Amino acid sequence: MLETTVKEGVVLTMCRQCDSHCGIEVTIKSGRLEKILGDKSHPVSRGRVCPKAFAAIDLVYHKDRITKPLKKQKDGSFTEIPHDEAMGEISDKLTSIKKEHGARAAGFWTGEGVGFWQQQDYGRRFTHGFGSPNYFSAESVCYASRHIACMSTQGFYNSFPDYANADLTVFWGVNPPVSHLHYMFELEKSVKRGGKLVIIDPLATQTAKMADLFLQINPGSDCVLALGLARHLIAKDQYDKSFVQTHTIGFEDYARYVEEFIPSRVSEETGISEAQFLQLAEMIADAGNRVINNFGVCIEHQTNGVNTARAINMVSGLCGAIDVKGGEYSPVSLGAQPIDLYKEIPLEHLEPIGADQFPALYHFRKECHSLTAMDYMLGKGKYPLRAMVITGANPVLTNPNAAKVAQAFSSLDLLVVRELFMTKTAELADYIMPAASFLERSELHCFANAQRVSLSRMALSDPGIKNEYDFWHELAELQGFSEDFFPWEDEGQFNRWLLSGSKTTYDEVAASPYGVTYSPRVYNQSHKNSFATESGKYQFTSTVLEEFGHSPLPQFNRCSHPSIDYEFELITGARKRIYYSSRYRNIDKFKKRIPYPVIEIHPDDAKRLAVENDEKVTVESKINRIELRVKIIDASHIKPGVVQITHGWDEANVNLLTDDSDLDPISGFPNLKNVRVRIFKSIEGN
Ligand SMILES: Nc1nc2c(c(=O)[nH]1)N[C@H]1C(S)=C(S)[C@@H](COP(=O)(O)OP(=O)(O)OC[C@H]3O[C@@H](n4cnc5c(=O)[nH]c(N)nc54)[C@H](O)[C@@H]3O)O[C@H]1N2
Ligand SMILES: Nc1nc2c(c(=O)[nH]1)N[C@H]1C(S)=C(S)[C@@H](COP(=O)(O)OP(=O)(O)OC[C@H]3O[C@@H](n4cnc5c(=O)[nH]c(N)nc54)[C@H](O)[C@@H]3O)O[C@H]1N2
Ligand code: SF4
Ligand SMILES: [Mo]
Repeated sequence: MLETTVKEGVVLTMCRQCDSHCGIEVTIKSGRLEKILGDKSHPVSRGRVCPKAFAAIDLVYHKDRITKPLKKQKDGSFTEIPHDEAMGEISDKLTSIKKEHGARAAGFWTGEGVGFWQQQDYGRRFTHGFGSPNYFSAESVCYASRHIACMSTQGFYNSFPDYANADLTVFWGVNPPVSHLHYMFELEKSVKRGGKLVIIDPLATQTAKMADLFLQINPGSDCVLALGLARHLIAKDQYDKSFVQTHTIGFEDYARYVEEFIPSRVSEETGISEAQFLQLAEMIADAGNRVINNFGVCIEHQTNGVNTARAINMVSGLCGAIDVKGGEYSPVSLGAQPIDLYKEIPLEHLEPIGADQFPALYHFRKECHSLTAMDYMLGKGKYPLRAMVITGANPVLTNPNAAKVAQAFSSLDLLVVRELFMTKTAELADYIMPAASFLERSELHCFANAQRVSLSRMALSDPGIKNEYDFWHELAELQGFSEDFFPWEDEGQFNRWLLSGSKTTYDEVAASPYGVTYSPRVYNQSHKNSFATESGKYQFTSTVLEEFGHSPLPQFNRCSHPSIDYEFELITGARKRIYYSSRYRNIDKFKKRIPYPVIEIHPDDAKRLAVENDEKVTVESKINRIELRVKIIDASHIKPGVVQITHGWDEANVNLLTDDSDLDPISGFPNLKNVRVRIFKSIEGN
């Protein structure tokens, strides 16, 4: 149980359980966190929150919360161990592994659980301070692929374009009321002004129901739709010639390539009628450069993900909707201190894992490839990987080919997991270190896309539970490099340093619960100067991807192939409001709402398989099988032949089915959205 509250009364802070950063009021009474409410005065969220905000109380006081360091015993059980002893033993073991195999035999991994930027980059900083090039994160399955796509095309990444001023927003597989509440706050402004909304999704989601046009696309075929739109806009002379002539390269090759994507082919591949395709093309042409083409993580979870993301971005490129008002504007950077040490200690000569096979991933994100790390742990890499320190991640539930992931982590000489709870990954650890939740930290958050930075305020703390900074700082101290790389006494001092030299100061930011807007929105920066790409222009053909041996064009390659043996197309990981990847399954009130994992299926498919709601089926991919219950959903919600399973369940881990060898050749991202499976009715008693 947490021991200390920071102060009595109301603390205005931010919910940090996803990147929406909704404002919350946390009430502390008689030394206990009593209530969490949406903060109506917050300038962005204005009191709106999702159910996870209230669940933060259940989370921090949960009976199963890990509050003391645990060490695995020979019989596999865990016993409590004093903090200093645990840290000393972990450090000694890291030192002996370094002596025996070199520093690169240790890897460090930060997941989504800790949040973004600062919390993740402590891990990056420590990794290079220690002398290893091997930093891993959730980015090998999230974000890095779209980052590669946008950087190689337009030279900046912005997940949060200028919704408020757009006349048309096209969401390619994004479901913001569920997954990105803060998109809704801005999107509403555009809708109020008469802005239109298009949803492209194989599932008729809550967002699809709000849309002016909903296109129920076949999973994995978005690239064809984007290339078809490009062909149409060019053929009809409905593109922004001035932008294309002045600011781009590669247009001729691209225009030649897209010629083959005629409406009938688009319709055949995507399952969208020619009439609906033409309706979308007209809406885009009408919006001019006030159009947003935003895509979700589903586009990354395809074996043609980078090219699909590029093809989608290029629809905006053709419209001249790049770095303009109402389009994909380029945010002004805060100019904070860089936390990582890639300049000071590059370490590329030590062969970062995956940088040889997926050079674009390392080039653009300095990200090692976590799926390749599994092979290194299992002794099949170029050199041994013998230790891993993980914080805020549960890769056994969230990475493909989960059976192999579990085997890889079990084979290590040292596995340390920083966690709030015992998870499938923590179970494999030698040491489990208790982690501070977001309410027990005080950290900076940059909303780069709104040019705002704020400080979340600590509401409670426990002397035995270390925050992320203190953990990495202490380990650096034990390793003898804290003076060089972690000289700040605590997170507060670190925060002060982080903002030094930026467009604002720590004191200014700390003075307001809502932070500081450090710059107004500035449009057309790259038009006046240059795009931050290799050529200084917007690139319809990518020189950098060509240098890495890929086609310079955003080519279409089919992500999955119809198969008689594996007749269903499985989408995994469509988000649910109350769960976040592998989290919150231990919150009783949520468990009452969605008590167990299900496979969502069309009524005709259920009939053919002779299964009723709640009956068990076995789902089998080429690599493994799981058993779970059926949920028959509305015929209009899903197409026959397509099924959906949300990831993150211990009881039926869908990542046992996903394959770590079915990868996008550019980013190394796994196919998590077009998985071929077969389904049988389970036999009673089996
Ligand atoms: N099949 C399939 N798999 C997927 C996806 C999919 O769509 N389909 N999506 C992928 C995507 S996009 C992502 S980002 C990954 C995410 O995968 P992970 O990075 O593994 O993240 P989470 O499952 O969100 O959380 C991991 C752990 O963080 C812990 N945690 C929570 N708060 C804190 C904290 O404050 N500090 C610390 N130290 N730990 C904390 C939680 O208890 C939880 O066990 O999953 C991926 N996996
Ligand atoms: N409540 C909640 N919020 C979350 C998360 C969570 O787990 N829970 N996870 C967070 C994380 S880690 C991430 S990365 C984001 C993800 O955020 P989103 O990208 O918005 O999330 P998803 O629900 O995975 O995908 C949105 C839609 O993509 C559709 N889709 C699947 N395959 C395809 C396809 O081939 N083409 C098209 N066009 N659509 C397709 C799905 O049917 C789904 O409705 O959400 C974040 N926010
Ligand atoms: S959407 Fe929910 S989980 Fe995300 S920050 Fe807001 S309240 Fe927290
Ligand atoms: Mo993600």
